[in-house]
Amino acid sequence: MEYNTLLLDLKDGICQITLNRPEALNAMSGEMHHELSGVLDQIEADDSIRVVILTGAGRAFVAGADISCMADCTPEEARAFSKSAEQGLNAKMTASKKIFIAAINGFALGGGMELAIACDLLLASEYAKFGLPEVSLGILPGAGGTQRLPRLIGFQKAMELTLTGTVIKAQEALEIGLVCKVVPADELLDTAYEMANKIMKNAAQAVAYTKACVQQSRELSLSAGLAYENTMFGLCFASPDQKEGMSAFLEKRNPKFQSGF
Ligand code: CO8
Repeated sequence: MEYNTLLLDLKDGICQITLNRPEALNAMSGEMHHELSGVLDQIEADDSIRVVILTGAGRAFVAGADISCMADCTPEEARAFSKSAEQGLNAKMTASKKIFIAAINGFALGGGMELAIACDLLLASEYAKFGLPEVSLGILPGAGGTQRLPRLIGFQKAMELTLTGTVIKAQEALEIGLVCKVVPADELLDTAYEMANKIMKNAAQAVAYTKACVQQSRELSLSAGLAYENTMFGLCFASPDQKEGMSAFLEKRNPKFQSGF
């Protein structure tokens, strides 16, 4: 299927989505939002896809929501826009069985940074820049930024970034725990694929359950999270992959896991 704002590449269970409006620094227009939301639904329904790599064409990942689409919003329209960005995109990725890797090639600002922090793994090029400059536009980060960022990097740094709107470089993003790795620009996608392939080698269901547990740690109290982990641990033992993984270890051979969930 052809898209106006996205490029898709699907191979060996890994789907690369390239946000493709480089002339507008991949600012999230209504059309891009609509296309991305639809693609996320298709990916969720396709059990052959296990890892998604999200990146941007040109010098930006996503430079935020398209300001020209938002400028004349009424309060009701703004609420609907914020809700659809959060629930139609970001929450879908965190709730998904698939692993989302954001390969951040350049500007990840406003809604673009919110999109990135809803992914499971954030990998940055040396040229990536991060910021939530919404307060400079008279608004606030409305696609999960005020809630996900403190859970990711802690209260103080989240306060600093959201209240000042400061844009930080990749190295600082690494130092504050916003991204897991910074790599040279020309190695960004190779590193993302390397990570994706490592994940693909592991048992699909165990990976999906692990993601669910770690994501739940952002939502739940310690005792509720531990109870959730306990249930998911038990569920792993209903999977043929657990039998295969442990037999393979005991028989000193490589496991042959099922290809899907
Ligand atoms: N919206 C619309 N157009 C944009 C955006 C944007 N967010 N960002 C860049 N563009 C356009 C520019 O208007 C310009 O277009 P043109 O060539 O037609 O004039 C083109 O992209 C290139 O940009 P610049 O010429 O400005 O490039 P520079 O290298 O000089 O500057 C910056 C790059 C610093 C990234 C600059 O473009 C900038 O500050 N952009 C806006 C960043 C921003 O404020 N983002 C936050 C937007 S608000 C938001 O995301 C709220 C989210 C709320 C929830 C909804 C989520 C989907």
